[in-house]
Amino acid sequence: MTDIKAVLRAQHIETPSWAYGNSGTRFKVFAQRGVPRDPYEKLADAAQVHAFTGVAPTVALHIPWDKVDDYADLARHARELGVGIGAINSNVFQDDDYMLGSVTHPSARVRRKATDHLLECVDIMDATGSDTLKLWFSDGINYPGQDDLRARQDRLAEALAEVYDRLGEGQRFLLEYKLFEPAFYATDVPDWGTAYAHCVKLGPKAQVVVDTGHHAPGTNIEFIVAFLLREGKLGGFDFNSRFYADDDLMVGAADPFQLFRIMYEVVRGGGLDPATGVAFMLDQCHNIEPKIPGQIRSVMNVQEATAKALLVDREALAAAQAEGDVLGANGVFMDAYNTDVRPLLAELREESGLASDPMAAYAKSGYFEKIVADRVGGAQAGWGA
Ligand code: LRH
Ligand code: MN
Ligand code: MN
Repeated sequence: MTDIKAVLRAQHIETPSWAYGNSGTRFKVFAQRGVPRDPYEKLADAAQVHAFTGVAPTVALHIPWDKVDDYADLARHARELGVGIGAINSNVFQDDDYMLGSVTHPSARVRRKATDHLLECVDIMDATGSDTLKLWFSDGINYPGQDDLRARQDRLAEALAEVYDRLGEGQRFLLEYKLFEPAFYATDVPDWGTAYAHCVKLGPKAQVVVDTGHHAPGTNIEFIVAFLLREGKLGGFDFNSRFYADDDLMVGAADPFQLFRIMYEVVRGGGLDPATGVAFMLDQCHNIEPKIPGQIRSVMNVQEATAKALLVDREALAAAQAEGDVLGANGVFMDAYNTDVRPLLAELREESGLASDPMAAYAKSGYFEKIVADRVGGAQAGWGA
């Protein structure tokens, strides 16, 4: 019998620095009160999420949104706050040079510039102690015939190989795929199969990251998770919710049942064992809701889905499956999903010396009032910058 509480205590959920800054859509970025003015303050906010949940000890950075002069100093600051630096996210999508692509651009000069940025991100990993580089490419084309689809794959492979070779001991990169946007006709890394094929060719330090918002409607994401985990190629998640496209809403808000199904495949495939290296990261923006509580809620949503997945009676499920008992097997699965795990998680928090209700405890803490008073002119998260 699995010690569910021990597994839940060991699960780490990484929050993104960009969730703490102002964000919006291409129509409007909304300014909220008290938002961080620099990466140091973003880390301070992330540390609050960890302080109240106990399971969010790392923070992902996005470069150059989180550009600072001294990354080792930023990492030191994080440690003092009780958190660490998680994945370094590269950004080769917000420069005029990248209009036709970054590492797949037809011009060798632009490709060099993009690849150099990725290599700089590995330098930042060295300086901060981060072990994970996250690569997402907005590269693609809008019109049939605009560029050569095969040549773009060759250019991508070349850049990935250069970055792969630069990775040090204990470092890896995660390749992220996305169906469409900003390219509309053909994206160079549109799906898990493309990402997987590149990663397999490169070797064990290259893995795929599943951003839950990056699929066509109706895609069976848990199948992708099961497949990648089985192949040792699931590097982690960018969790968020979608109703329509890449909405970046709070994970578990749109479809908690899907999140449960995903987490069940993680449990089934051994992905909660820290040794497998599956990173549970949030990639969200809080455009209209307050940011720190938005992150706390999201962390709790992942925990709840994980707890339910752990509650699936695997023996009973296997027996029903072996007998071809369709309704019985489905019943075992649904029983776990329909269990209210909130009391279990409240108990777990109390046992760890935390408040049982992190949302209420944060609201009562006075932190929000303090940052509203202290911070004037908060920075944008990065979108639309
Ligand atoms: C792209 C994406 C990718 C970026 C992040 C800000 O849509 O999911 O992970 O780095 O958004
Ligand atoms: Mn993402
Ligand atoms: Mn996205």
